[in-house]
This record gives sequence, structure tokens and C-alpha cells, in this order.
Amino acid sequence: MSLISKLKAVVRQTISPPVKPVTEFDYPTLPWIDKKDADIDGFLRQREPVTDLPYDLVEKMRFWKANGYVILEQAIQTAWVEQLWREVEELIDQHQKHQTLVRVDLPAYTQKPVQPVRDVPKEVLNGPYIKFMDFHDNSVIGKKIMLHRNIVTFLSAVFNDKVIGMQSLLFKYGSQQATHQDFAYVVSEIPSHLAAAWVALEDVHIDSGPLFYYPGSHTLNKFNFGNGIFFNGQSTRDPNDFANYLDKRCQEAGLKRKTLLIKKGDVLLWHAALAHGGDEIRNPALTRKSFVCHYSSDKAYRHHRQLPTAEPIRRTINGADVFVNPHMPDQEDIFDAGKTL
Ligand SMILES: O=C(O)CCC(=O)C(=O)O
Repeated sequence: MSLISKLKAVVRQTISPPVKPVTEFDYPTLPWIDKKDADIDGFLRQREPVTDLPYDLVEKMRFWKANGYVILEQAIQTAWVEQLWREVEELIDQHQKHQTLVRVDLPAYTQKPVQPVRDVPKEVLNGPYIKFMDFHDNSVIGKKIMLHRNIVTFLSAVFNDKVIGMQSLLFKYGSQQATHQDFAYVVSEIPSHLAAAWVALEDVHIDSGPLFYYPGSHTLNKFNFGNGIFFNGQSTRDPNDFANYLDKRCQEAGLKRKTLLIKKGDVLLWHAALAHGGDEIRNPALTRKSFVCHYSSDKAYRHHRQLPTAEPIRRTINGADVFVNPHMPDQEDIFDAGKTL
């Protein structure tokens, strides 16, 4: 590069305006159902009709648009839910053998909250403030639940695209997490192309720290972390500010907080911007076993978040994909009893 071109580049860099922070979802790339004139009946008329669903797709899509969530009752067969939990118990029991990552939100772990389960004592893994991360990588039944037909049929209609399972979390106890919206933390290439499933692995007791959520909150104006709508190292405001903003805005907008008291095998699906969190655990003896999966669309999630430079290896179930964990390919599907279910 000549000296003149170098100088020109420096001048361009100095005078170019700073990148504007993102303060809202980009309207043109919103999932079609989130646009003002979304015609749900027209959309479904143009698609192959889906039969044998345990719910009414049109009715659920209308409900989703208005409320930002749906509940699919008895969407996952009991044998699958029980197999997944047996594997989690085995993971905890035989933790010395396993590399699955776990997030521990306890004071002793603040320096290094994410660790392989083999490095965390069994008593800690068996207690609260624990999130097992991406166990679906290791488990066939985890993948089959994540990409269950009853879930991906609904979400592929919402995105009008192939569904991609992005990540998952497993909980034995309630999270007690403050109110939040997932797009701030789980970011795909098109941030509005995000949805989540909360699969009840047992009946939820009101004192176990159930999930709570604000129906209709998916259309509220977004919180600004000081550097836009995503929480990261440059943010000047934190998750507590986010929670306070959301609780206040929901109250001002007259949105009522609901508590999720669903049964084993039921599923809550929620929108990228539904405000939700984990309620206080009022009885510490009560578990609240649950499997949370996050999804995006094929258009918006092209690469594994931990290796964006490589072409992902895909596993396809019910027309939806999940990517093999590029850092632990030898650990993929080591829990394989789900193959025969
Ligand atoms: O299950 C919970 O208590 C919280 C889960 C949650 O908020 C999330 O994964 O986004």
C-alpha cells in the first residue's frame, strides 16, 4: 500500500461515524409472523397440511402472535422424558468419566463458572444453581426431544424455514434467574430468529421455583444495555438493570405475570423477546427437572457458535438440524439408549 493510500485509510477510519448500536430488531428480517399484516390462514393454506399433531396449528399460531408463547400439552412421550432424566442421573453419578460442561452459579465458582462435570463434586452437581450445558450433544434422546416433531412443526411455521437446534440447558432445580429476554444472551445472525422450548421433565410444583413469564411482552420496546440490545463485555448496564426495566415496563403496559405450572411431557415454546425468569424456590426440597432448548432458523444460524469459521456437521431429525459439537466430536451420542425409543 502506498503512503497516500495508507493516509487515506487512516483519515477514513478517523472520520467514519461510529457503528450505531442495534436498538430494535430489524423489521425487514423479522420472522413473517411478527410483521404487522401477517396472514396466518393464508400462510397455512399455501403449505402442505400437517396431520396427526396433538394441537391445532392455526389456533396456536394466532395465540403465539398475540402472546409470544404457546403451551403444547403432552407433546413429548413419557418414556423419552424418563430416559433423558435417567441419563442425567447417570451423568451426575459417573461424573468423573464425563466432559459435558456445567455452569455453576455459586460463590466458590465465580472465577470459573463453566467447567466439565468431571471437575465438579457430585454433591454440587446434585444441588441448585446448576445448569448442564448442551447435553443433547451427548445424548440421542436429548436430540430427539430437542427436534421433536411437535416442536419443530410449530417453529418451522413460525420461521417459515428449517429449524436449527442451537443449544440446550438441563436443570434439576429452579434457576431463580431474574426477568430477561433471550435475544440479549443467545445471539444468532438474525437476532429475531430465536425461540425456546421448556420441556417439563416432571410435574411442576408451585414452590419449586417455576418459570414465570409475561404474555404479550414480546412486543415491548427493547432495553438498551448502553451499547444496544445485546449484553456483552462492552455493556454499561447489567442483567439486574435489564430485569428492573422489564418488570417495570410489563407493569406499566398492564401485562400480567403468569406462573408455568405444567405437567411432565408438556412444553412451553416462547418467542425471542418474551420476558421470563425463574421464580423463587420456596421449598428447597423440591426439584424442578426441565430441559430448555434454543432454536434459530436455517437462514440465521449457519455455523456452530463455538466454531463460526467451519462448515458444521449436521444431524437431521424431523427435517430440523442440530450441529455436532466441533470441540468434542468423540462425545457425540455417547448416551445412545434413545436410538431404540
Ligand atoms: O428455567 C428457568 O428457570 C429459566 C430458563 C431460562 O430463562 C432460559 O433458559 O432462558
